[in-house]
Amino acid sequence: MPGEEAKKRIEELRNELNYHNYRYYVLDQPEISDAEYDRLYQELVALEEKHPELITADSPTQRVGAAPAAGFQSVEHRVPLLSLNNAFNEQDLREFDRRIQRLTGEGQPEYVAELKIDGLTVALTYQDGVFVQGATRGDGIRGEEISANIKTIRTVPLRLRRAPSGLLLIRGEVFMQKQDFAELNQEREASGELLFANPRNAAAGSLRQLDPKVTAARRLDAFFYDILWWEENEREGPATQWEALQLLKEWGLKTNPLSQFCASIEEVIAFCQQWQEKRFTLPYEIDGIVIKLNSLLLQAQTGFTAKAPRAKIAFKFPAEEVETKVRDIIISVGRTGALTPLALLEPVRVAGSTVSRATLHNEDFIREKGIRIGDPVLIRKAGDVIPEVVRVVTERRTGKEREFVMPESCPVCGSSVYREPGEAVVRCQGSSCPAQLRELLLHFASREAMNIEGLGPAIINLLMEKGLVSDPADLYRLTYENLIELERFGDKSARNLLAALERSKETPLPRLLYALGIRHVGAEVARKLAEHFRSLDRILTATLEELLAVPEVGATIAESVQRYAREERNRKLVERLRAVGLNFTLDEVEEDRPLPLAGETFVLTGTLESMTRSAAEEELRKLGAKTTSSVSRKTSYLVVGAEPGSKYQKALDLGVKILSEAEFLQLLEETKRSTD
Ligand code: 1X8
Repeated sequence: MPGEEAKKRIEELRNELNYHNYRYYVLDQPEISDAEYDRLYQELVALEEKHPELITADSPTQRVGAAPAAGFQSVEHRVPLLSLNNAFNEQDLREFDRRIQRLTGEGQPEYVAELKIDGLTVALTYQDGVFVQGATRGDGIRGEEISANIKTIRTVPLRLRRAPSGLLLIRGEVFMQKQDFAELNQEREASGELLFANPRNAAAGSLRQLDPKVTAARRLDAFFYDILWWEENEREGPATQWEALQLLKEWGLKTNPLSQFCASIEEVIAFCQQWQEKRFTLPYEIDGIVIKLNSLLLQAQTGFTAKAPRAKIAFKFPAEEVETKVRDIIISVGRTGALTPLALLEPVRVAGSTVSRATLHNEDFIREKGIRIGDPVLIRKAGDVIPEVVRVVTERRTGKEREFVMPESCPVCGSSVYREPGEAVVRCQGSSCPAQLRELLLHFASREAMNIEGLGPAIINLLMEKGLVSDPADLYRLTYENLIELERFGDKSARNLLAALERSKETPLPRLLYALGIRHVGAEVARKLAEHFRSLDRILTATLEELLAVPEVGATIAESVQRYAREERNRKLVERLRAVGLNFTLDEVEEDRPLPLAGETFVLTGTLESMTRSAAEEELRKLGAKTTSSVSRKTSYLVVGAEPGSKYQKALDLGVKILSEAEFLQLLEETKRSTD
């Protein structure tokens, strides 16, 4: 076929394929069979092979063209991708409506109610109707450029119909259908791969693949719902959200057919109630309803609060509740000696993960809820919090359930327990209860306190078992010889722990004070006290009046500090810590702020170009981050150098955030700048 003719046919085929894609994916009304579609597609492939100079990036054959990338580029969004304020009940929705009426002064507002998809927000950019970029939401300001992966999603048109001219930014949600998620996990189980916890994680793991071929093999789907920005908006833009949705659909972007126009807040409330009950019948997961003021002009006029537009709100469904059984009730002993009852449950899946324990808080809670061992119970898990028991399903009791009685002695050390009048908590009175000591040591070593890296629960157990440590000061008397004899230690780990202990001696006073674990003295209160008195001795000898003079210190805190200071055992500990050379005073210059990366865990993999791995680890440690050698759900970031190992795939699977070396350096830079 001569060049001109080929060019014409290629264009025809592309138009036809785009049209059938639209019929199939957006309208859900295919006109031709898969086989016919495939014939057209193959014809295009053959022609493009003969005339590679005619291949364009928006050709239907180019969905999976790109080679694997080394990492994702960070991109700044032209328009911030904001989050939403939440409504949890009817009353919140009515308040939202009243607020809108007050702000607009226009009487009865119209709304659009849309399903809130539990997926990943993305921003698509089109230039004169041609797809040019896809990015993740990131923090709303900067996201990651994932164009090659986005292009593999069949619901994303590479070329828009009736091509809107100029630059156009669209917001949407990428997700995986429940059925596709289940099948993906079955395949992964069969091949011994790690399973995804829920469809959302599966979608995230699939979108963040460096190799677009992997993304292409996952069945991802998408809905689009907002025109974030359009160059031609002034002339041709929609006046309402409802029109915007129609326009998106005409352009060939898949919109959710279940969106509803609502003439009043009553209709919105009815829509929310309806979907709260029916949501499990959908083929994909939703976690609420998004309500938007229909008029885009009024949306613009009502503006924004700190992070969210005033004209929209997310109605969040109540946390999922599931039934399980209390197998047993056990007691855990905390740092302050508090005996906390925990329910051991028959494992159940709820809100995307498996749950096998729930806190029961204290004996009053158990009595109020009437919880017995063996009871069928409803449990609830909202977000990432510890699951809790909602109620006993009394109608399903068998009669074999047993009452739980709070022990009269500490299950760990056998000392008597005591419940202060007016308090719900029962405490162990033992002055050397190992459970309390263990919790105190854990707290002392934690990142927000002395930040002693490598001193976790397993090592603390070991040190206690061997009788090497019976209070925090003993940690500083550990020697290389002590450690190397223990089964878990080698030369390197022993040296590392000693170095971490040495470093921790420099910990500023506010964190040392917090590390002591005085009841009611959290990190924030500790900072206030330290900055006010500027020396540990002054704090521990202050009168009640002096303590009460500190802003935000009330009677509870002041009395607790005094009680701590009076206790002989605590005085001895403080003296022993002084002898070790810890930082008992706060210098004028040395204002302590919380370390900027405290609480974050980093894993490094592959070779970094700009620094050695140990230098990178040291940098992170200085900023309060922890570094570990293996990726888990608790990992905050995986830093990927050249030739990354298996950690990389694991991080992708778990949806752990991945940083290229450049992004990592930028993060270090920005973090350091923020603390200057
Ligand atoms: C988040 C989502 C929105 C919509 C659907 N799913 C989401 N996850 C929608 O507007 N239809 S809006 C939104 C947000 O603004 N954070």
